[in-house]
Amino acid sequence: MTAPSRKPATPYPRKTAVADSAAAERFRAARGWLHTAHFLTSAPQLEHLPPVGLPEIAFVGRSNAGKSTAINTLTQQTRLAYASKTPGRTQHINLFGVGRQKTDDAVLADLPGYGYAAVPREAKLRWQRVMGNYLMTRESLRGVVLMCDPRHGLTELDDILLEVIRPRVEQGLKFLVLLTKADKLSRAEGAKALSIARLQAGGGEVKLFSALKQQGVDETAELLWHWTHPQKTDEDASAESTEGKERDSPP
Ligand SMILES: Nc1nc2c(ncn2[C@@H]2O[C@H](COP(=O)(O)OP(=O)(O)OP(=O)(O)O)[C@@H](O)[C@H]2O)c(=O)[nH]1
Ligand SMILES: [Mg+2]
Repeated sequence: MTAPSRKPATPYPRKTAVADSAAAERFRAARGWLHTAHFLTSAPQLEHLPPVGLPEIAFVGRSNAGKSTAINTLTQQTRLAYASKTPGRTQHINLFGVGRQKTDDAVLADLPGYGYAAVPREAKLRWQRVMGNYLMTRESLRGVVLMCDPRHGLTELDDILLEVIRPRVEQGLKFLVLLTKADKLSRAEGAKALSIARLQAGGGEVKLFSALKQQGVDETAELLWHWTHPQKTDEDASAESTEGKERDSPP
């Protein structure tokens, strides 16, 4: 008599489970790396911004889009960047260093938002000049994350920004549109916002993101790691994160 065939122990096909655990390990490594973020410096003007020389990723977008909150969420810190209900909270370019074993290997830049109606015209123009200069001339700029509240869509000022960085994107500058506050959208609205933004971003990468629901956080963290470590593989990220743990953990 033959033994009755047993059900597989796991409801998933094995390959899927292995792929999931590999992805979970990559996400964990990328988030561990971002968690090392710490304040470096703050500058009201481009001239005051020190040339750090490490690959830099700028978070840009309209006031109140959620830039500072995204930095705090990605780094799993509560008050690294100043977030607030009041638009216009971030008024300087703030730089944060990131790197394991106290050696920075990348920089995150939180930029003031644009498009806030209550800002006086002079201040608006001054800021547009500072940001335009930053985006066009910052040599170490490796990537730009454009944060956009999908309930407003990409605005005229976002389009101008896309035009400003287009030549650099053509030369290899990385670029991602994050559709923020995705928790406020239904699934159907999210899918629609994604396809509209993809068209507007000219084929660039677009993701839904929610700090509240931790949506898109893992994938964005992994992408930022790759942008700033183009020569390294996923295995390097995991090995570095294990090494860091072994060295940093108490005996
Ligand atoms: N529901 C929801 N609210 C969010 C999310 N991200 C940010 N917010 C809220 O949006 C508001 C603005 O967030 P900030 O991170 O300060 O926005 P900012 O883009 O840095 O704004 P500026 O510094 O003025 O340019 C705050 O009240 C946040 O709590 C999110 O994912 N979901
Ligand atoms: Mg801010």
